[in-house]
Amino acid sequence: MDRLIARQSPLVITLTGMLFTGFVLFAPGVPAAVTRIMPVKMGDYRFNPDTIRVKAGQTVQLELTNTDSLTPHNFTLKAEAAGLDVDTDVSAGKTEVVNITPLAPGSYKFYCNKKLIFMKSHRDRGMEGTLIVAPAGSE
Ligand SMILES: [Cu+2]
Repeated sequence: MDRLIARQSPLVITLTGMLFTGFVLFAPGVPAAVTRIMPVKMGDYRFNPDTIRVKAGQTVQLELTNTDSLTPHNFTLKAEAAGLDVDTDVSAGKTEVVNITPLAPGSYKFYCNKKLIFMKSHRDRGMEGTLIVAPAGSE
């Protein structure tokens, strides 16, 4: 065993160290970059809150909780200009966590993309909200 370790080149040891560091940096939980945690409830074809305010460049962790007992929901937020591309399903009774870092100020719609055949989409039933991104450094 000692001989095996001694034979490892410094490169291998360095790579192993880097892998381990990467694992710690990207471990589940709250990454250092997250400045705020924002719980968002999804249920009854509504987001609550349906208006989310952040600052450009700020990383916010959305805690998406589906409060319905049967209906699956979804959080979709596509805004190329702000570097946002989220499409996350949340099963009934479950919570999913998504980190967003909007890069450009503006107002962006998010919604649930679920729809049963022959039924109105969840979005048409009112499952939509607005992400308002203020300029970086604003109060
Ligand atoms: Cu929905």
